[in-house]
Amino acid sequence: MSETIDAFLKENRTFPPPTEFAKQAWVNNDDPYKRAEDNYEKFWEGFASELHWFKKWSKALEWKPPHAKWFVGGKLNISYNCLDRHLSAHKNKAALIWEGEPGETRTLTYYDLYREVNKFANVLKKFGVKRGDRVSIYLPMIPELPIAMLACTRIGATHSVVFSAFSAQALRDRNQDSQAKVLITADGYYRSGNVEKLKERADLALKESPSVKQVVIVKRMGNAVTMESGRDHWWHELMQEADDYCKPEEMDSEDPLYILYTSGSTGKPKGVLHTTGGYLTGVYATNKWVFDIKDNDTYWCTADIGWVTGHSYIVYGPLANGATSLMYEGSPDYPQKDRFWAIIEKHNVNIFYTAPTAIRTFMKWGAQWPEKRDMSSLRLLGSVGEPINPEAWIWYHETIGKGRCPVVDTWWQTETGSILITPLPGHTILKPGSATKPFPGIAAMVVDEHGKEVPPGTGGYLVITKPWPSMLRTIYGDPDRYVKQYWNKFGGKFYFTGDGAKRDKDGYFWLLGRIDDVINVSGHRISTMEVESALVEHDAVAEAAVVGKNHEIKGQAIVAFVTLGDGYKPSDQLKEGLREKVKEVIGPIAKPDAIIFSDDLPKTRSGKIMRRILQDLAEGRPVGDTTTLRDPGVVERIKQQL
Ligand code: 7RM
Repeated sequence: MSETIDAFLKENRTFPPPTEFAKQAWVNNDDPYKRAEDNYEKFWEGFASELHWFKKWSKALEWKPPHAKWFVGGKLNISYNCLDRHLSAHKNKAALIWEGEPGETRTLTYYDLYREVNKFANVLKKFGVKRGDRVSIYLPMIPELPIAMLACTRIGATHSVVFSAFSAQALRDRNQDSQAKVLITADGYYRSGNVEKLKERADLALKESPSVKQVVIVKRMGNAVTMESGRDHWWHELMQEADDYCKPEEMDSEDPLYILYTSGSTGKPKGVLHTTGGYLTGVYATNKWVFDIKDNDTYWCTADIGWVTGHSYIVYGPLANGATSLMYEGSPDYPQKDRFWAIIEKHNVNIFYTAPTAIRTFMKWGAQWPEKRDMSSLRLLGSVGEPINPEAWIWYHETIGKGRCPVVDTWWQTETGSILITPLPGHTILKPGSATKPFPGIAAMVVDEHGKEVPPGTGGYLVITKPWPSMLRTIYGDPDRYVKQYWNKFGGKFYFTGDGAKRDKDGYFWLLGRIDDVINVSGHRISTMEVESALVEHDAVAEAAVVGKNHEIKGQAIVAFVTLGDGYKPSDQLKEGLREKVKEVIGPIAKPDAIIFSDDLPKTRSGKIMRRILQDLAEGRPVGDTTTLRDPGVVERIKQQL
């Protein structure tokens, strides 16, 4: 028998695009799907042609599985496409609107950003950074972060952005793996009103980062820092002396653009490598069509740039489109729980892109916070990072979008570079909880263990069956791992996403979470996401995480960690109520054996629940690596509840 996943949840509501929205949208019929179906290489060439190339490519795709080259022979520069290209039409248009946590605003027009990037590119050059050299960027959410990234692209250096919330050890490992020549960091940054001393962490990492010869420090906070003479330099001093024009390097389409490390499930982080022409084409196309971005829009993606979502959809996608991208430095609850809604009101935000974990937190905080603010400027909402449970989807649609804004649930990965499964908001009939269909030109399938497509309604492995422009090219310094991790499972034929999914009879994709998170109860393979979604349907539940625990008879038993909404108290009666809820929604097989109440769950900085840690806790094992947690203290607090 081949292994599939049993899929239980049913969700029947549908939402067609509002007529007014559809009328003005980039896409409002299925022509693009047909064109892409006809010839996907030609389809992608259409988007590539909207960009600026110093030299046109000679061939759209060279595919020697599992290695792809896109726009072969083409020459371009990313910073040229994101900046110079817009100066004729948009010189004085806001490229970045930045809001600091204390409330100050900095607006950089396309010309401002162009000038800063040119200057910083010259700073890097002065330090001997050349085409192909790696540069580590360890910066908080301040404008210098996109400036530094774009400056790297201007001279053809490969950047490696390290989340500012990561530890010294994480930075050290990444510096060592990439052999970065230069590190760009800051004295500190704000987080929930507190000062985070970033340079102190950087100094610790630098003790064991021998490849790093020069360090540039942005003065954000003015807190005291130690400066090592000859090595450490202030950003503002270097910029004062830098020339304000730097000729953009003509990069090959397949030259490296950046490395972004993602923590694999175990051990050493993987350096996902993206290249130039294909990546830019992918983020440009998806930012344009999925977010229906228009000249007058103010677009806000709340991700941190240290995550791929920030790379693709705060920096490269919006700037390649000549759009206005908003960037916020701080916490969503500073000084109050309505900060995001206050920002939307203040800046007249039209397009808002955030994560399910944030949406569930907002639900827990209550509708009174968004209701205080005028958010009538919003026209489109987006979600990314995890499956969005229908409850949260409906809340987002009603409470934030007032039923007026389509919700695009976008599925993709660091490795895919850009959005692959998603609605197009002027065309797709939405189903809450489903990321709907592959973007035109993307071919996805749900298969069993043997790579055979499963029938509708059956869960299996999500695979991508054709190459796409923004796909990762390799794991930096470990080409074998690239092949093993993503291609070997199905004999080199398909890209293996590591996610479970099912397709319904209309061909819609429903993501079921990571395959590693599937629980086997008495031979039923149950997706943790579905049990979590059932639990969250209960009025008392704000958030839930489900793991499997070894069980003598059933193989695995279900353990649920549950965070209650404001105003609800833990009790045995409530536990029984929750078990009943799961039985009602999924069936008796999925009833949790144990329910543990907890004020929070272990999450990464990008909001993904780390079920591995909960599983260690449930099994009574020592807890593994917690360095990438947003709040490592949560582990101790959950232990108290056991
Ligand atoms: C963009 C990003 C990738 C993993 C991916 C999934 C999960 C992301 C969705 C989703 C269901 C979504 N990159 N994921 N988006 N699951 N629906 N819309 O998150 O590399 O950090 O993570 O995130 O499991 O494989 S990532």
